Amino acid sequence: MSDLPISVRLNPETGIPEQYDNHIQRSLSDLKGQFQNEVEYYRMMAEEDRLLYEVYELSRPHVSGELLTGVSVIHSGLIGDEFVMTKGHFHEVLETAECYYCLQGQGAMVLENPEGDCVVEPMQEGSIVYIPPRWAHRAVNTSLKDKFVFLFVYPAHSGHDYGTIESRGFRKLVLYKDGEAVIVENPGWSAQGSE
Ligand code: PAN
Ligand code: ZN
Repeated sequence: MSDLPISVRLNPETGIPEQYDNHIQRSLSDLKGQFQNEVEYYRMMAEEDRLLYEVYELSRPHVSGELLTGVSVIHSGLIGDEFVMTKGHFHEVLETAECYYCLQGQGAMVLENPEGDCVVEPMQEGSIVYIPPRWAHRAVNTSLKDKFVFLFVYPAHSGHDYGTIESRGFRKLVLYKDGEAVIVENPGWSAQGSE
């Protein structure tokens, strides 16, 4: 890997980088246990393990001083009354921040910290969400027809802690109700392995 500066163009139609090193694809099976309507989850799984989101990443060494950047594309749709969303995670090095910049579509960032604060920030084309150190984050596509596409930048030594969210979820859910996105308390939260 060279240490020369890197310049990459994002495709103006799709927002996807014209060059990238890693292409991560996450499907329904990768989010097992994360959607509240399990009956609907398994019904959909029996039909197809459909692709939920993709990450196009530029590779850099995972060391302090470097940044990891790339573009995530969250597809649209519902699992029960929950929108397609990312797994979500804390950074393993908790004291690391991140910045998301929305390129296309509309969505919501669900954010919470270990102290129990939880906020949901709406995003649309042109929005930036700055995620301070300590805040877990999940991206939700609140459109039923368009992709939600955003650029991310975070310190390359951050690492990802998926386990905490996998076992207890986020405190808030973003649901589709009466034609719009609504934020509700997650009724399953306290039962999901909070220590
Ligand atoms: C992003 C996310 C990406 C996919 O690059 O990793 O959008 O979401 P999950 O990692 O939760 O599956 C980021 O926040 N990196 O730290
Ligand atoms: Zn992150």
